[in-house]
Amino acid sequence: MANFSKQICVFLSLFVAFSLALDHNEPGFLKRQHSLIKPYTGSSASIPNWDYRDATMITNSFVRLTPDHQGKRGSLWNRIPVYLRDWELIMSFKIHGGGRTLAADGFAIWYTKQRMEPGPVFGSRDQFSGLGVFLDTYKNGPQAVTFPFITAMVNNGSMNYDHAGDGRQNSIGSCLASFRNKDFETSISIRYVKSRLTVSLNVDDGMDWRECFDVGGVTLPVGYFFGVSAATGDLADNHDIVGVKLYEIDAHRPQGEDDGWGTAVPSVSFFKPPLDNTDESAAGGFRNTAMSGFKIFLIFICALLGLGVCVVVGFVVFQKRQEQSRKRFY
Ligand code: MAN
Ligand code: CA
Repeated sequence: MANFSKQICVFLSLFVAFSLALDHNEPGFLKRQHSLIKPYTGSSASIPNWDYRDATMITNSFVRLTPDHQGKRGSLWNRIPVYLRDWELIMSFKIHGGGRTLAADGFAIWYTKQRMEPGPVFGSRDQFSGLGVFLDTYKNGPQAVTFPFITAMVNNGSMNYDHAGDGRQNSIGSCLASFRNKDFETSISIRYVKSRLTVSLNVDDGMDWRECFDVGGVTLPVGYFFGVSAATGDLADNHDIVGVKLYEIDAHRPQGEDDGWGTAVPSVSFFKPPLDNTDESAAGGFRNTAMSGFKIFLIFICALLGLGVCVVVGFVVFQKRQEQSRKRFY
């Protein structure tokens, strides 16, 4: 009997450990309608919930925004507006081409009011409303930094992206990263939780995520669209999107909270070098999410299972004891 209960305990601990591990790898609730999950081609070349245009080409295992040819642009846009206050987008991509160091121009990840509008900002329109995160592979400006370079901009629809200065003018955060011509998967995470925007990268084989920048006081309303676009100029690259996963993050907001987020104007409350930006209490390491509803549910199920097992074991032990005492009595 003791053996049996030990086995049950081991099973329960493994179950709990497995659920916790599952939760760690998945930062929140996956939103399939905003995600891009392989395979991409069925009987037709359409992807449910996504539209694409210009040079974009769909294959089974990736979406190519531009080929390694000059003067191309392409984009891919989610069709469904996002009504989540807190989220994390993880995109895996492959940027590669014939140029060993000379390639261009990179790609942009968007969370904007507008969608499917082509233009000069990595293939998409300028004066956008919302967020653009730019993975820039070509140095247009004279600044003394190496490339590729990642920057981000929050726009209320009135500002121009500064292409000649690689977005320096309105950058809310940036970092250097080497992500071209890798033969392993490269990904970026954009996390927006409690008005804090954190961009992290996983571009070194088998290494963990590394933070690119983190800024607080970012206002991005709900109801905007996710998209991704790329462009080539005199120089080119293949810009391939391998997958997109959007997670809803549980930020433990009070129920029924409505603070006018549907009509808010995109803004950043202050501009500061990203590394100094650690003064807000809402800060937190990447993926340090609090316990999600799913985890609580699993723990509840485990507790229930444990209780059931205890009752059964207790009952069996009780019966055996009774039998033995009856035998002794006779
Ligand atoms: C040209 C222009 C630029 C572009 C570079 C690199 O100079 O099209 O806009 O950034 O080529 O492709
Ligand atoms: Ca550039």
